[in-house]
Amino acid sequence: MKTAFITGITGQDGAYLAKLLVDKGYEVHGGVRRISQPESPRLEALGVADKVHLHEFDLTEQNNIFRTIRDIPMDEFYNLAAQSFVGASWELPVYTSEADGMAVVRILDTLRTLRPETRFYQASTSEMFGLVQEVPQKETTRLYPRSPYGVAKVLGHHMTMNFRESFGLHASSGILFNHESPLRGKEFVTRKITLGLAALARSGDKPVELGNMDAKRDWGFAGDYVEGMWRMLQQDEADDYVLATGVTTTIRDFFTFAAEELGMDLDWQGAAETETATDRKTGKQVMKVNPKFYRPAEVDLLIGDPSKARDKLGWEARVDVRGLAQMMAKADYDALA
Ligand code: NAP
Ligand code: G4F
Repeated sequence: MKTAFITGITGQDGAYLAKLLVDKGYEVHGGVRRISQPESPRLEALGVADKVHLHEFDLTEQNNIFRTIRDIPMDEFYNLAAQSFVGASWELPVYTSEADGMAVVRILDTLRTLRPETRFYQASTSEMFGLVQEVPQKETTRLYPRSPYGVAKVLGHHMTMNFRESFGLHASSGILFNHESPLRGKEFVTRKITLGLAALARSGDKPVELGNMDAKRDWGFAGDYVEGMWRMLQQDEADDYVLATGVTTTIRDFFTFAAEELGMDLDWQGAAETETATDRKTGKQVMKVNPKFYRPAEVDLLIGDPSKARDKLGWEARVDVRGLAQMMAKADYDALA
């Protein structure tokens, strides 16, 4: 039986990965921050809360990282924990740099010292491409991060490559494009949309307030992406891989797909700050723009080229963006029954 340690096991990806590894027969350990509400709703939703071993773990504590790696035998280490909300990173640039950048250095250096045979996965991100230098983006595309989050993730990404090249660690970096699910955090735009629309469909009357409607993202389903993480660590040689669908969609189109699933027929009017959407069937306004959700610097377009992952890992995204919007809208609507 293999043993895996997952940082961020209570997050969206951590929960899906824990389920995947439990189903594969792994002994799964995970790190959780000490917080006042110890429940793990995502692990419970996937039926694995009582099948994993949880340990207090904080990315920002060097000795905590050291003791965790020293005390838990582990064949694979998945570093999924992070301050993962781009929008918050401008207000928390120091903390984000510590959690998403320096913590990766500390983990790698501790693994090198105590467990150099452990295979390591780093949660890198398409946000590193930022102001994109090539379309579509692939493993070799030049990085140009546009947020403190993106900058911090570049440090973790390059340090993962460097420890692989310098010390021969089996350290892989997954450059994952946006992936979502019914377990997505409520502050991210897809979940904010499906939660808001579900409430409107259930007799609510507050339009969903959003920022930039023109940004484009390459959205897939989180359940597919954790399978790609696992496949990276099963390769003889560690490497870096883009996981993406290869399709890009505006926020507006994602909103429309989710609204259609809930039986709405949208009339879009205006542009930029005056843009609105109204449901022709009920006459309700369902979307308004609120500039407070604009970002100081935006990533306008992300579209990934997943051909390396397809060719070398045999991985591909199975859920398309319309199917994803429908899945999330239905889950949020049903939860309000
Ligand atoms: P998520 O749902 O926000 O989960 C992040 C996890 O990190 C949570 O469990 C959180 O704990 C934990 N965490 C935050 N700060 C911590 C700290 N100081 N110490 C220990 N744990 C801490 O994010 P996700 O969507 O699953 O993403 C997983 C990883 O992939 C992240 O590193 C993210 O940056 C990266 N990524 C995500 C995407 C995407 O589209 N989802 C794309 C590319 C890369 P709490 O449960 O206590 O909050
Ligand atoms: O859903 P978002 O907050 O995701 P974002 O910034 O792309 O980051 C996510 O994906 C990254 C991978 O590329 C991950 F690394 C990261 O951890 C996270 O999972 O925003 C998506 C887009 C942005 O362009 C944003 O400006 O949606 C736009 N947007 C428009 N209105 C909004 C809103 N975003 C949010 N969160 N809330 C809004 O009201």
